[in-house]
Amino acid sequence: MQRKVKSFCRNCSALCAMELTVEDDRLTGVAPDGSVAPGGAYICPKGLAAVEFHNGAEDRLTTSLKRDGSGNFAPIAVDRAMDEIADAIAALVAEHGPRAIAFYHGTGAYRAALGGLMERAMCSALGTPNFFSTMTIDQSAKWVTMGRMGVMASGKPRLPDVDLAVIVGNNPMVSHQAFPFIAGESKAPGRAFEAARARGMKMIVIDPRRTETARFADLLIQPLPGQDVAIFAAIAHILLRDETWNRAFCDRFASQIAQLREAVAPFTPELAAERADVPVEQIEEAAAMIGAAKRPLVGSGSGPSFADHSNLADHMIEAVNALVGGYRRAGDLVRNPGTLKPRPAIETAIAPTRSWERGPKCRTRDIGHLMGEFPTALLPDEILTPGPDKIRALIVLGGNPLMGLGDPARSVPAFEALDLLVCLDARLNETGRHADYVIATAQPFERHDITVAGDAAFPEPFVQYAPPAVPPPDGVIDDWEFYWGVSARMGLPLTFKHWGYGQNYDAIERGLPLPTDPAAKPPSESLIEFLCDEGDVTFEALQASPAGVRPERPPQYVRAMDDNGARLELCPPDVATELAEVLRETPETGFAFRLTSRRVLEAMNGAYRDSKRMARRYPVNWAYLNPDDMADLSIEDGATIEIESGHGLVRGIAKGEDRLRRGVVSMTHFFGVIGPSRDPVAERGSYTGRLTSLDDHIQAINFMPRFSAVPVNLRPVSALQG
Ligand SMILES: Nc1nc2c(c(=O)[nH]1)N[C@H]1C(S)=C(S)[C@@H](COP(=O)(O)OP(=O)(O)OC[C@H]3O[C@@H](n4cnc5c(=O)[nH]c(N)nc54)[C@H](O)[C@@H]3O)O[C@H]1N2
Ligand SMILES: Nc1nc2c(c(=O)[nH]1)N[C@H]1C(S)=C(S)[C@@H](COP(=O)(O)OP(=O)(O)OC[C@H]3O[C@@H](n4cnc5c(=O)[nH]c(N)nc54)[C@H](O)[C@@H]3O)O[C@H]1N2
Ligand code: SF4
Ligand SMILES: [Mo]
Repeated sequence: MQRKVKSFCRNCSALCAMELTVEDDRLTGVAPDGSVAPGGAYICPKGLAAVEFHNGAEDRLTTSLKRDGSGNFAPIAVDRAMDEIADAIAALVAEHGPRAIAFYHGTGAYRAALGGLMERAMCSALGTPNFFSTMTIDQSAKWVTMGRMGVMASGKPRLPDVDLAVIVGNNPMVSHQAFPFIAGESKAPGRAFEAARARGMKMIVIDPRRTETARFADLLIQPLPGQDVAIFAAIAHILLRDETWNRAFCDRFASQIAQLREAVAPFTPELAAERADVPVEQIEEAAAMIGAAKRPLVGSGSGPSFADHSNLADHMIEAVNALVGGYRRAGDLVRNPGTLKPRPAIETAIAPTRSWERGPKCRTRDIGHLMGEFPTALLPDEILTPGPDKIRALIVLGGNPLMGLGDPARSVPAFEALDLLVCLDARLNETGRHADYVIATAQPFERHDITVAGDAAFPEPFVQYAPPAVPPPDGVIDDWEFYWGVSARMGLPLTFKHWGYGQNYDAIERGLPLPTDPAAKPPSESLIEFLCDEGDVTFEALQASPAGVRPERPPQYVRAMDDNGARLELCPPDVATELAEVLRETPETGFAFRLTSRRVLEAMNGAYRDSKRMARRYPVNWAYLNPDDMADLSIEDGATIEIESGHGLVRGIAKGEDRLRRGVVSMTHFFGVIGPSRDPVAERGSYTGRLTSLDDHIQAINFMPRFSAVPVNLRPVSALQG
């Protein structure tokens, strides 16, 4: 019998509402559902591919696996696996203490509401500070900036409220990643940009590539990658020179303008233009547009966060945003204060916390927590460096950290040295292949879930609850059941809490204590119900409205607040020092090209890499080059080339793309094999992580490696070399 079931996609932060077609407990179709969700009906190819994957494509795991001493995997019953893992963790904790255990939260974990929260519950109950995630190998430069500059509690304006969007190294048309960092809606981004342009919004895009998003731009600047510090220091220079910064905002909410003025004085527009290899007029024009805008928002995506000096680049981008008051102001409409966890917006600065200077530190570096996490790039050292408290067990939720870290010569031996590596996933990925256990967990349409991850990010208040549309395969459990099940077996009591970023799990008072009897598993519904406790919409209302609920309530506005003295620190001493270092720096010589990052619509990092449509369109991750560069190097379309950084080498297949500026080779990550790269066609592409070093060009504070603007040389591989 055929049924239609409302649900939502959990592949990315857009959380698109869907209507599934189910026949006899099997998914047979998916369509976008705009009946209630804000943003209207929309889905992308990854949403479509979710159906294939549920039904077994991409070698979907339907049983948990255990690896034996000779490296072979055999199926294992999940209860047995949890018994063995609980024993192993208990023994490690008894002998070495809780710091022996570490958690890694991957991209697949962010939208597994119950799994992600239960992972935090177990980490807190064990009492280990070793929490790692993709954030520190992604855009944690934004967290560093928040920690060094402070934050405006009023938040940033939404796309319908800005008259100028400045989008730096971010391509929401492909990545669907926008608010809170940049102006844009994550769902149906094209529609949202079109509507904004129709009402007169202007847009500046700064990207070495004329991106899909640049279609909406009034000004496109295509700099050499890795030069965002110089560009934004120069824009700050011009705003201060021309007195076009927002003095009223800064007088009240910012400090260190004099220090900033001094630090950016040498960053003239001419210097930035020369370094970035763009016409100086473009930098002047961008600054003039930013200075003239009434409601600007300046923000960045992963591009600047992946390049050298990433923390400084994001700081300078945010400093420009602060100079022009790119925040919601008192009296502004708060379009979405959150539904499950509504929060008032107040107009006040929150002083910098520099959280990493206090509290528990990493073993191998004098660095503390950034948003409650340690830097993922330090995992290899934290595992390998002998001594008490070294990490001996790692539990990975929805991630592929071996592939994500890069530098396999450093990361693979570390992961191999673990006493226990467990991966929770429905794919056997590269990290899983090194794991002792791979726990096959339920896929989104097989579990209970709720839109926690989109709560305050949807364009308007909205919440949706999705019960399972189809049952999981026998023996496949929900992510949360693993953390609870293992803890219960250890006699470790967990408290389930509605944690959110910026909160200390231990310090949250409200919580749902869970049973420690492994036979007394709480129903998933009870956890979802708990998550509805603080919000505007009851669990009953959500159950009654499977397409989601848009709560009706009076509009909320940003409230003014008395001055409590807190200020955004635009140019603290370490930032000034870093600016001076960049000023003195000479370009890395000996490399003719810069490798840049990019994403494809059809895959989510490593997930859906092997979907049908992906395999057809991207048999490899093409090494895109400007056609003039190809002609100069006598590289033909489809030719095999070698791409060599100061650290490693991969082979790739060249493809011309006139959207790219010269001097850049642009490639998507998470393709190919983690081992040496010989035949990109046979290996399904090139693993760009080999070009990254976990020792050189690592940022202070978050230890972010360099994934973009990596200096490389290219050469064609002759037939003889093969
Ligand atoms: N379809 C799809 N969506 C995804 C993902 C996916 O894999 N596929 N991944 C998700 C994840 S994990 C993330 S973090 C987000 C990322 O979301 P985005 O940040 O939007 O990622 P990209 O689409 O790669 O866009 C990055 C842009 O930065 C540019 N760039 C590279 N280097 C530099 C530089 O040095 N300076 C400047 N100014 N620009 C530069 C690139 O040319 C590219 O256009 O996307 C998420 N969404
Ligand atoms: N060289 C290079 N390195 C990079 C990047 C780059 O651009 N270049 N990008 C960086 C970025 S931005 C990121 S975010 C990281 C990504 O690094 P990771 O997040 O570690 O890698 P992913 O491939 O996204 O891993 C996601 C896994 O989650 C699984 N999954 C999906 N949904 C679920 C679920 O509901 N439950 C469970 N249990 N599993 C699920 C998928 O099958 C997949 O195996 O890599 C970083 N590394
Ligand atoms: S944009 Fe695509 S992957 Fe993201 S939630 Fe929507 S359908 Fe899913
Ligand atoms: Mo990411």
